[in-house]
Amino acid sequence: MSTQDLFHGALAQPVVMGPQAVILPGFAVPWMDRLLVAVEEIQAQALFRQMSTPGGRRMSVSTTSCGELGWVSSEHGYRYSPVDPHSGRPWPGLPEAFLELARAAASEAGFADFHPDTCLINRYPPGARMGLHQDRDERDFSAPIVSVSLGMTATFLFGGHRRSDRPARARLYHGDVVVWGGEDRLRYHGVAPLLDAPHALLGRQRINLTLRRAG
Ligand SMILES: O=C(O)CCC(=O)C(=O)O
Ligand SMILES: [Mn+2]
Repeated sequence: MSTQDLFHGALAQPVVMGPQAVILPGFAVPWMDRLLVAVEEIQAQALFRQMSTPGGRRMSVSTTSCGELGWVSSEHGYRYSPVDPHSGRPWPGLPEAFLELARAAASEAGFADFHPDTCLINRYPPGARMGLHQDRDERDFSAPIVSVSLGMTATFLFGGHRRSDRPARARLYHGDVVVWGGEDRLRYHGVAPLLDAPHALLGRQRINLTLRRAG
């Protein structure tokens, strides 16, 4: 196993996706060990589950959350909830490593003083995908979104302000961080179906951490 397999592009330059949107290759690497331990601890307390969309379809990703609020989806719609509907308990707290990384990445991308209050954790098995959507369930859109990729490589789709705008495609590797906010905050985005190419550390899965300020 080469270092390249583990941390592709750790030294690469930022990839500009828009005026206020950027991929920071390998930015999460210094936090990696702590991130992986924290994900294990969170999923032991708040299980990954496959939620339904308001359209009644089952999402191909499994999700859980941590923070003061967690994002939940059901036939009734999308919302943020202070409790995990599965257990009836509050979500696990936001780990210090998540907060440090999110603040550092936001600042690197030009967004000072990012204070996330929630992290959605998506787990993608091979074949899972996320259709083009906007993140718009948050109370206001002044804070950026910080999205961390772990495990198998994904193809990120970054579109425009209309669903019909043709998205740019960018590979996201283990340790990459995407930040978008400001005029790019409501850009459509998604993830193409994951190829079955196991990752050296995480095996046949991709884990995405999406940190946001929701409340
Ligand atoms: O998995 C990703 O990279 C994106 C996830 C996402 O856009 C979301 O959960 O809203
Ligand atoms: Mn999203």
